[in-house]
Amino acid sequence: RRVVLATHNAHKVAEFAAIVAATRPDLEVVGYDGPEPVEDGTTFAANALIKARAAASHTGLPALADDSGICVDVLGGSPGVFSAYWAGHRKDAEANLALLLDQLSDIADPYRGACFVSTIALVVPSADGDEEASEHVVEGVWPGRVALAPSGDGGFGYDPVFVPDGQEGGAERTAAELSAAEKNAQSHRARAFAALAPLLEALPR
Ligand code: ITT
Repeated sequence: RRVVLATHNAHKVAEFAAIVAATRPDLEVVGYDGPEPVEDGTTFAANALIKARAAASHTGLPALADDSGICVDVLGGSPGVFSAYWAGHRKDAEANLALLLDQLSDIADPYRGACFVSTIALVVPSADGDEEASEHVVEGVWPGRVALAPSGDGGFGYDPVFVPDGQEGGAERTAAELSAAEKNAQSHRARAFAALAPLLEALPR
């Protein structure tokens, strides 16, 4: 089965490729280099659907898109859908996480709860193009908290300031201190992908 992955984020492509290789080696994931639609939704699901619909209609293939971000409890779920642009209009990961740390500077350790969310949309065009495409949305959540300072150089985005819950031996590594394999075994993106499994199973061969 071939599916197109509608993202321009090279880190997402790499993580997705590793997750697919580990769990669904039968699936051939191809990149998307068509036009990028305006992501003006206010929810992860809306934005994931916007991206997947654009790729499905451009390629005629089943399309997957991830919309994701970090949601901080004490900020009422922000940055959320604005994670990529939190510090302005450029996708500047350093500035984004510096701003987040600054916003939490008065918040003590036990109150820095947060989670990463990955929402994946799957849009399957109808076989003859006559009927409506079928659309599905799944979500994966990775609970943790925001570190007091950045640490580690793996991963991307907010990984250096995100400490996932439930680490072995009470360790407090950030997601950027995990190996790629460790991150991909437990991340929000891996959890969303696991929820996709039955839907991918149902794709026509
Ligand atoms: P596409 O829309 O092309 O897929 P994007 O980076 O613009 O790429 P989003 O709009 O979904 O994607 O923004 C997601 C942002 O959330 C991303 O830029 C990071 O700042 C953050 N984020 C998402 N997943 C993350 C992860 O696994 N680790 C660290 N930060 C992550």
